[in-house]
Amino acid sequence: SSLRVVYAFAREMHPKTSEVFIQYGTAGFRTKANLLEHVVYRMGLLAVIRSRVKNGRTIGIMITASHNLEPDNGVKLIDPDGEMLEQSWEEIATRLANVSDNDLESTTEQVIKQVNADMSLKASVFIGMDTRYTSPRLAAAAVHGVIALKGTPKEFGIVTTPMLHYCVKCRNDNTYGTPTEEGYYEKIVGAFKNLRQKLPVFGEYNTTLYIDGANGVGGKKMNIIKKSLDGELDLNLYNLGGNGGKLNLNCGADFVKVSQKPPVGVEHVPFQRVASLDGDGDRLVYYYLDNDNKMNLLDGDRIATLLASYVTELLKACDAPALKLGLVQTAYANGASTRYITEDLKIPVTCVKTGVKHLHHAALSYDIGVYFEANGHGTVVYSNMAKNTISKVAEEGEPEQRKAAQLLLNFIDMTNETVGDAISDLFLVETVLCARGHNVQQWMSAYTDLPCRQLKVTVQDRNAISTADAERQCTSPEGLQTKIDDLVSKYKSGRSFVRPSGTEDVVRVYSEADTQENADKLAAEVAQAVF
Ligand code: NG1
Ligand code: ZN
Repeated sequence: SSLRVVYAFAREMHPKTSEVFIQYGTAGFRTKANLLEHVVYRMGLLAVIRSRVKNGRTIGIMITASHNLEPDNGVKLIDPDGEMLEQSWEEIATRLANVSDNDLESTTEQVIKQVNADMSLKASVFIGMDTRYTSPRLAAAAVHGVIALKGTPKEFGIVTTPMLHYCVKCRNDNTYGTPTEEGYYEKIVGAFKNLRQKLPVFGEYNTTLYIDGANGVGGKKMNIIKKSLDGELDLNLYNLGGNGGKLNLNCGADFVKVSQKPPVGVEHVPFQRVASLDGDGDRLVYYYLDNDNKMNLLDGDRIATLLASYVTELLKACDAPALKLGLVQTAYANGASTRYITEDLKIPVTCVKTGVKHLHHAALSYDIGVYFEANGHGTVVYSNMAKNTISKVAEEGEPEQRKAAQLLLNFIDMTNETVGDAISDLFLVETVLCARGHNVQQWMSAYTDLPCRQLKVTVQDRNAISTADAERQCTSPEGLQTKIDDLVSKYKSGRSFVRPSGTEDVVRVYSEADTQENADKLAAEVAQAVF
């Protein structure tokens, strides 16, 4: 067949050089960058097939390993509505990534048959990448894959992961916005400026914001945004990738959250709020140092509660009682946050398995769903019913209701509903703090986190561990859960669970207890039990 030429080309240009099995996990394929070229080429092929199955709608390919260190890279596919690749295709992606060069042709044809793709249709694929030095080469491999099956690639160069999700969504649904980086700024930053006109700065809120850019793409984009701001925010940017700063090394949202330490490369002033982004700009946490230089972290749970409580307030002011708002978390959510949401905010909570696709999916079952992983990945999704109801109030309600509904409409516009987005989330947070006239300590005062600890353990086979009940219970190996229960029972406010990572070859251990010392001890004991 004519495809034969294609596969000969692939063998030469992007040969499979490794026998290591690779799996499409919670964040697509992720491993050492030098093992990925053939995988990305093949994802170019798969994206074309997927686009045709979706009647020629655009599919995205993002080259990134997010918060991982520089030597790693990764690739993930984005579905037409800007969502993560449909789960049933993960197995197909894995199969295609692992076949030998010799079997690539027959496997591709098998896949085309299996998914019933009409290969005569047009196909469109958007390709973006993060700032890693290995990314351009991988993006080129993706382009080759797309062209090989006669699809049309469009390269976006260096963009945040959420920007590419946004562009894919807009390309397939032009009511959402313009599918370009500029279109993204217009929508999100535009909505923020609009809100600032309606909500003048007051009280303890201060427009100075420090940003840790993780030496990645997010900081670079904030630098572009900074130039278009007009006093709405005064940004001090750090870790923008210059001065020998290494991507995600001792900085960025994941470092801050997991190590519970402030990043290097940021000038610290007591009580100054700092927003820390991750390497591809989809995660956000805040923190500040106090007078004793102690770090106070405001993580994804904290952002979720802030956004959910504010939207709830606006909904009340709109007098739209039919709209149900709910929150989605994972087992990593701090127990104190869950308690605060349920008992104080009286907002329903769902707990799901780790991985944004699970959170996103669960959030869609509410009229307005707020979802966040504790690590700072999350967003808000609004149903069409919610949007229509709010729009109607904005036009026809009583003056006070109209005002609240108009604020809410701007808030919706500022949200990147396709996926967690550090930049969009940052503007959401700044809006709520400004609306309430709150400084970072007032934000922090809502509830007190339980001390917690995250550890990773390297084991022979991480898949020997299986879990149930949103990963809070361990079903194998036999006896492990009983051991964990025993250890936990010795600690006041103790909680702990283990699960195999979907992005690294490790088992993650999480623990909480009444003191940091106890949380650390419990984590160490559970890690010992796993090992
Ligand atoms: P794994 O490696 O499966 O724990 C990590 C994060 C996830 C998610 C993915 C994708 C934790 C504990 N886990 O997954 O929440 O963000 O990376 O980046 O933070
Ligand atoms: Zn990320």
